[in-house]
Amino acid sequence: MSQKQILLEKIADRTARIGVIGMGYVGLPLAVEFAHSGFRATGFEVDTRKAEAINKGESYIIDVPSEQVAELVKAERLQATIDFTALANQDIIIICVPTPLRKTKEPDVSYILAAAEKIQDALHPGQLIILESTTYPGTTDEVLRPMFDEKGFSLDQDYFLAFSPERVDPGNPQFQTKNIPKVVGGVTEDSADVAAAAYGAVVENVHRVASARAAEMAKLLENTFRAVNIGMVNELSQLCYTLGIDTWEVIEAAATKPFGFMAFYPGPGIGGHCIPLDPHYLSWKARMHGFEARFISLAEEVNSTMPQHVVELVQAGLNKHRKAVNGSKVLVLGVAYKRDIDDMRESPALGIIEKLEKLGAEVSFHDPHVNDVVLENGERMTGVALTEQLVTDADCVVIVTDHRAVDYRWVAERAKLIVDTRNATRDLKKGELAEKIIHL
Ligand code: SAJ
Repeated sequence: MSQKQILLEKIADRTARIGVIGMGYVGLPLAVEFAHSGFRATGFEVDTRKAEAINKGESYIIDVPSEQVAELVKAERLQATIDFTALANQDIIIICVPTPLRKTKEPDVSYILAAAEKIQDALHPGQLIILESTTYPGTTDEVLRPMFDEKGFSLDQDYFLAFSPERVDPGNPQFQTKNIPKVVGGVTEDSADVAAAAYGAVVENVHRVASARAAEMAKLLENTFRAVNIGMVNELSQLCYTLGIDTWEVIEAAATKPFGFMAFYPGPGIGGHCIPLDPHYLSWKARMHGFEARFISLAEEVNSTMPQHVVELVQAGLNKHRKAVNGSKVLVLGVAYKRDIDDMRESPALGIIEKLEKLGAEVSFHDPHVNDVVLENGERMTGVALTEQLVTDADCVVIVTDHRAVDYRWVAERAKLIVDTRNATRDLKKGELAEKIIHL
């Protein structure tokens, strides 16, 4: 029997051993899904604490209940280890490691390379390697394949290689690993066959594309689409502000179109671990081929000016009260990169706070989900409780993240001036409080 037939059989009877490298918000839910579907899954981590937590039946990921981890660990369907030599015991190895940007905004694939080196050491015939980390088109076939070939193994005879983008949306109550369609691209048809069979055992819908790089590109299109459209509405909001038009009303009206339109909303800038970073993987690859990805650069240009635009709205608001930013008390309401979460990665709030402080403002923040922040300049700030005194003392309140836990009418009734970057005070636009609110 060929290695392909052997592997397909192991997938069919659930005896294939699944190794997932990187037990983060992508890897842990994936390992749990495979274990839940009858496979034995092993999570590989460099962080001992994460491995220990999993083996103790504890979850540190919002979408994975500890009870589920505990049950699967007890049933010996799930375990975690820091011993990467155990990769040799896995039939299928899925790489779910971070792909950040360097300071130069260039891709940092060092985590992928570190994982691939460990796989290289353990590689033997019969294994399927899948990369899930978001990366530039060509990583799987140009970077990973040569690393495995140089061990003297040949693709499809000995090992199989594919790419399948992660689509985890932390905290999304409707879409979890099982019911999010999975795009799969093999470096070859045979590799695609085994990768599609592996995911087909755990997710409801597998969508095959012709190559690994098509799958890599699909992921980048998904998130570049968001970054570009957010950039477009951010630019529109600046124009609407100049023309005295309510941007939010305009978007709401356009969104009544039942086809051919998708609403995006202006904001204080874009944060998170995907949207600000992923498009730069594509523009970097494009530049390597002498191609300028202009929409990505333009979106970045517009989105990265939003924190400054917010500061200018604060300045304009204080100016109306004959106050300078210098010496004013500014309360920043919400610092997480989007509402109802505690994630600060790339949050625009950090830049807004730093810029206000540079202008001499006394800045404090309240965020129901975030207690402490570290600014880009290294300054540590601790959040403050949202009290009546805090709001009435503030010369300006800036709503940067519209967490549902905050009562914005209560805030507006007590604030002197509000700059609202998220339309959190949408219900107050027509009442007596409207005149103290400046909208993005
Ligand atoms: N943002 C805007 N205006 C918008 C939408 C978002 O300013 O109309 C801002 C957010 O406030 C945030 C940033 O952009 O700061 C990113 O927001 P996001 O909604 O894209 O959230 P993320 O970063 O959690 O994106 C993830 C992505 N998921 C994956 O990559 C697997 C993205 O593809 C999802 O579409 C998104 O979640 C989602 O829809 O929740």
